[in-house]
Amino acid sequence: TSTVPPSTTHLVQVGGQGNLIFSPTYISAPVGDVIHFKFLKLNHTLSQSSLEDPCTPNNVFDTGFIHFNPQNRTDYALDFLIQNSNPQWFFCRQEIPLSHCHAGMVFAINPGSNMDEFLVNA
Ligand SMILES: [Cu+2]
Repeated sequence: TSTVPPSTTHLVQVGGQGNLIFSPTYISAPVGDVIHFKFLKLNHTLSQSSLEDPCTPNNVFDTGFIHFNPQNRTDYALDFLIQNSNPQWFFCRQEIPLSHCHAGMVFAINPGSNMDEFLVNA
């Protein structure tokens, strides 16, 4: 018989405290693990893109602006299941009053050795 290792839940903070970042900026984890995104102040998205073009949505996964959180509540969250082992690239597509993506608000799952390149491209 084989045993399946227990899945792990990883916490990522989205924004908050005036920070235009995902914290941490990437997670390396196996299929079956879950990433628990906490959407903090003010109004951010989790939008999938690509390594080559971090700030353009690829229309595969996008929360849209459903987590508007002006009061910085701690219960605006999303659980994202890692369903494959490929690198997955994300950004926040808020553009008001400035591009959060260009400010560095990007995130990756299993970036391998390409995280630096992703950040440069953003
Ligand atoms: Cu944002």
